Amino acid sequence: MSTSDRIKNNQLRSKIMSADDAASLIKSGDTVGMSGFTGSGYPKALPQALAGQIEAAHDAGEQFKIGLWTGASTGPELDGALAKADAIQYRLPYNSDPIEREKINRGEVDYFDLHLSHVAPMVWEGFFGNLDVAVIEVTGVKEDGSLIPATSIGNNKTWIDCADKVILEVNRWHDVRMEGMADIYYGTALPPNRVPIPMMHADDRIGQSTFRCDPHKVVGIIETDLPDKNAPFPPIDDMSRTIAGHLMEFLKWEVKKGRLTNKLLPLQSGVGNVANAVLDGLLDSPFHDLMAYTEVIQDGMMDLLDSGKMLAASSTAFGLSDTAAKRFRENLDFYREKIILRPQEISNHPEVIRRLGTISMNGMIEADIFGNINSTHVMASRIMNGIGGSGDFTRNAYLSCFVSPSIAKRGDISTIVPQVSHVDHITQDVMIIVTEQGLADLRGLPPKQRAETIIKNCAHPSYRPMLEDYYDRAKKNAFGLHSPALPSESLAWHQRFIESGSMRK
Ligand code: 0RQ
Repeated sequence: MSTSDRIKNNQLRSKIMSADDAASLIKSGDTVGMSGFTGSGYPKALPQALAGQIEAAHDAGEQFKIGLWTGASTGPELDGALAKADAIQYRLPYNSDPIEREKINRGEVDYFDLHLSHVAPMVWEGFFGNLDVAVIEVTGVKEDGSLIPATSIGNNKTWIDCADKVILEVNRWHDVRMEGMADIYYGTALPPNRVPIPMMHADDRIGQSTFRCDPHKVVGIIETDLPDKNAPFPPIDDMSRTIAGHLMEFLKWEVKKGRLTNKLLPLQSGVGNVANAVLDGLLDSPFHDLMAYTEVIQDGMMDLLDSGKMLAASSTAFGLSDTAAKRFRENLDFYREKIILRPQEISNHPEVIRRLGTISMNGMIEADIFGNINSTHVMASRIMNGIGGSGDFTRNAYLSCFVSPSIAKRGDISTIVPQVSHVDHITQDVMIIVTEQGLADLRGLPPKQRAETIIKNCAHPSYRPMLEDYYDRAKKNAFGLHSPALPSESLAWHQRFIESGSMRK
């Protein structure tokens, strides 16, 4: 294989090898920390080679499984290939791969769904045991052996620091002009030595642009030229536009009341059609000089940066469509000045989120009438993706908002239910719930008023009478009238769906 001009350190250049040779350095039972967050910056050659070797081992009757840690979700060449090969024993902290999801829900893979900001500190603390190998995709290697990050930062710093061995994928597909976009902060410590994170504004730079890496730990380097898998982006639908419209009116109201200015506060937005519709709505709004403090930069944020409505965006990764990814690469010099990519323990840091006072907007599976939110589990037990960063932001935001259509699965499911079948965000953390029916502002409301507001403003008309009937009877017959509930009925909606395919009676 030809030596690469992307690898400027002579000692490391001698470690270039094939993906197959590098994969053979990983043994059954190893815990492997890979780069990758929302389909960007994940290794692409090694996981496929490893999947091939594991399949061959299984065919030969041998046991071969690994523990897999990443930043968040990755692409089909990583999660998809390893899941297909039945290669994963243990997975953290976030998965959205459909094959792996099925295996997790069949009980074949142990999945540890974590707050994304907690992962690195828990690994430093040793809660998850030893990290045997780190596999990190980078844009290049500098003369001093430091690494130029690619399109996601995630937990890479932690994997490189903590792993016994490091394997690098140097991917030529990433533009060399990526150098300077990342801000890698090395000032974190464990209690009792923890100090404040010195960030006062969403666009502050507090670290360095590269990862430190001890060259002696690097056991192999693979050269690749493979694109990130960008999610196809459907056009914004009417439902998402309606939900976004309610949120936009609410933000204008907050400005009118003097609780926000037209600059708003740093925005965190989850991924998906509704989130994109909200960002799109901001394009044509009175708001200006916006900032983002978020974990994924998606198309809508690029549009806001392009238009000048948004001044800067802090994140840990990209989640772009093909067209936005192309635009990003064509105008990298412009975006490098506006975008800061950080380790996820900083992009999602509760202290920083609380200080900056973000406006956080995330999707949900369901909300109950008291404002508890389920982001992760369908019918109590089937994991969808994971909590991701939604908990990091929701508990610490200035305004915590959840957005969703009021029904799912063609109306057989109400996303407003008497009791959520799994709790990710407790009522005390949740301020605003928005569906296409309207918006419930729960700030300052005690439980009974919350219930009345959510049923009236957010429930679908085909489920509202059922919710009113349930709640009326709860107010008469509940064991206590602080949060009136009827335990024998409150989860019967989910049981009915499991048994009959619909929550409707
Ligand atoms: O199913 O895929 O079969 O069509 O869930 O639902 O309405 O398209 O919404 O894409 O925003 O996803 C909570 C999953 C919502 C997501 C969740 C079904 C629905 C559809 C998707 P299909 P929508 P979204 C930042 C913060 C946690 C992580 C997070 C999520 C599918 O937002 O994973 O917030 N959040 N991270 O039909 C059964 C219900 C349902 C339901 C929806 N009540 N019961 N199925 N669905 N409601 C980003 C990151 O962390 C990276």
